[in-house]
Amino acid sequence: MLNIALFGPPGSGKGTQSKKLLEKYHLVYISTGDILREQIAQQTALGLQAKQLIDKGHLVPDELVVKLLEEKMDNNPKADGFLFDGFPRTFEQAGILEDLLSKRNMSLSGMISLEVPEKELTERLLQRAKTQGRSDDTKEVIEARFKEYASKTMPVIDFYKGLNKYHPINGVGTLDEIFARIQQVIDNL
Ligand code: B4P
Repeated sequence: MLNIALFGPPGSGKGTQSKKLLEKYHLVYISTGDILREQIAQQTALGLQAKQLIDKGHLVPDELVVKLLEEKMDNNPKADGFLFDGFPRTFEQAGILEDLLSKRNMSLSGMISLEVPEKELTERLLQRAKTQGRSDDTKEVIEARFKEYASKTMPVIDFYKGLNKYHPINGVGTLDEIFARIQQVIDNL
């Protein structure tokens, strides 16, 4: 069984590469960013709370995200494996994911980290802003997201280094080049 966490800073291509991974591997896709945006679109209480934070570039509290993630896992009891996009995003979430998987007799096969310089990330996100108009893709909010990433999300790398599950990938290049690098890691897991 293959369980992959796709990791990286905002705009590193997690969502983009996830689509390619799903075409090739039969995994259940869990993107916490997408799930939160769905909650916002449906104007649920949780969505309204999440929107206030996302629009400022902040992370959503662990307990809210974990509740949504667990629901999605429970709705797919026969999954052959999961692709986690954008989760875990804090050291605590990484520990929680280990527990959630082990309760279901599973474990994470590897954490694949897309590494992209900040200048390129900013350019990508500002470019996306022109086409998709996401409320968190403004220059000010992007800067706040990078700060949040450095302080709260980067420690996740140490968590997986400690488990020998951290696999850094050069996230600069064409979509196919990056996908080939990811596949190489998966083939060696
Ligand atoms: P996410 O939806 O996960 O969004 P992201 O980090 O901005 O994007 P991603 O890395 O997927 O980039 P993409 O492929 O789209 O999170 C949004 C927010 O939700 C977070 O800021 C947070 O507030 C909240 N949240 C989510 N999960 C959470 C959690 N676990 N805990 C707490 N809060 C959570 O690529 C970006 C752009 O680059 C696209 O336009 C794409 O076309 C382009 N691109 C991709 N690859 C490229 C390449 N190789 N070359 C050039 N351009 C490329």
